[in-house]
Amino acid sequence: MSHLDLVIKNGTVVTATDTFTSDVGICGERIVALADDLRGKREIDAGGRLILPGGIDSHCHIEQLSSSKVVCADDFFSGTVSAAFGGTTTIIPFAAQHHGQSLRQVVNDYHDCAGPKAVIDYAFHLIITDPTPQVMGQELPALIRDGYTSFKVYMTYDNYQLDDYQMLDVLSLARREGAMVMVHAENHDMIRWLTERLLEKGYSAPKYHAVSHPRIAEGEATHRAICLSEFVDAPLLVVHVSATEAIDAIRNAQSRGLKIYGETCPQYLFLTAKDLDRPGMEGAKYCCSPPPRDEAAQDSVWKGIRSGIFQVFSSDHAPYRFDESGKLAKGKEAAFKDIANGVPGIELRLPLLFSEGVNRSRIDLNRFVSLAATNAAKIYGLYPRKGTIAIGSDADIAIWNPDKAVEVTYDLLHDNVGYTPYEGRSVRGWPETVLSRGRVVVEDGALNADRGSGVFLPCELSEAANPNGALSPELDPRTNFGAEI
Ligand code: DUC
Ligand code: ZN
Ligand code: ZN
Repeated sequence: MSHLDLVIKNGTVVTATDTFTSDVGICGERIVALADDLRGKREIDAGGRLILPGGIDSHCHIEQLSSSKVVCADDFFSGTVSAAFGGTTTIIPFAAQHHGQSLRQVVNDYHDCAGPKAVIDYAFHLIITDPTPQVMGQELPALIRDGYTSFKVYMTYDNYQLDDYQMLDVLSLARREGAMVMVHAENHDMIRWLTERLLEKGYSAPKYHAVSHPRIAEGEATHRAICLSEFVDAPLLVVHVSATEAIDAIRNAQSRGLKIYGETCPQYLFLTAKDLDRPGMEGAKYCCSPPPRDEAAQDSVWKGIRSGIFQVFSSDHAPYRFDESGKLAKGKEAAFKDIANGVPGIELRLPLLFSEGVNRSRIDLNRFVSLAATNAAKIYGLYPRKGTIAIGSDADIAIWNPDKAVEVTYDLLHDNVGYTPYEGRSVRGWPETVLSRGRVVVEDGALNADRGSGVFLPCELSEAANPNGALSPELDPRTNFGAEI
């Protein structure tokens, strides 16, 4: 009798660096063998299929209260089920502090939400909105040691925004402790100034959300955040980058050897500002910040993906229903500034990138794996437990049919949002079978995982967040400079 619990046979294994044919042998929760002709107690035939590391969605909002106190539609059950069906086996959502809250208490609260419900593994980034002496002096250093090694700060939103002085405090603390800062970079006063003038003239429809968040506001704040991080020699990751201005600032910093990383998301490749101009309030479904731009911006984002300026491709799943519990919490005809910010995408993140990236030859399979999983694992301190297929790694695997054609419709999805911004799109390539720590959690279109079977993953300090550490070539954008794009 074989000692292997499960063997995936006849497939092509793809990692961030290699593509090879091999069986994958799993014992318990781990990958223990990569070899030909393995036998196991259970065998899955992956002939004609790709065996990829399960995706890591390192930016999503689950059971979070927004800055204006609107609740996400997905809890840790529906959010993780939806992620799993989309080929993702680890999520890193946010434990979000609101003013006056103890960060430790916030983290405990999110654990109470996630522990009994998650069906795949999870870590947490922190959101820091109130960097009091207690938070900065006591709570944050202790939390970093407990495995919360990354945190997001905002340069905009009345209730979330840090000023430059506070940003410097957070960045220098991160530098000292070896943690990673993620930044939402938009110029708050530009947005506020424009918003007031648009509303004065009666321009309140959803499409003016895009007008009120101009590209230059993103570009300026991105440049400023990079200057602040360079000033204190701290690495920085700019999240949800949407357009050329911000990309140029990141590329410039990377070309000077700074540890500045970039993340982009499906909405900046597959949606445009025209989507916010759909009839009636339909456009509210597409309101997110930064907003989707135009086709030229989409091309710039693709170029950034191909040339390695972006290390991370996350969903920024911010699930708000199209009703008074979510998008329309401030009324059926709410002005654009009162529409909950964010779009869903946790399940379609990888099928969309596979279809438009790999199957249209914009990126190769190895870059797909880097963007889908490996780079996030490395940047946020989960590698090599997560993000690759290697002996000793957790058996988190998505078996993809690279040719499966799917017409996207909301009924296929498993989130609790009630619509998808990608309704009607045709995609080719789909994750058919998904394993989380050796358990087959998705198979033949069905879920086989208990509530609460996902576990919390404490994150290590990563090489990416260490200002002096060597960087692996996949994470170093300079590796790609000069490449044909
Ligand atoms: N920032 C996010 O990261 N997600 C949704 C809205 C926002 O402003
Ligand atoms: Zn943000
Ligand atoms: Zn987000």
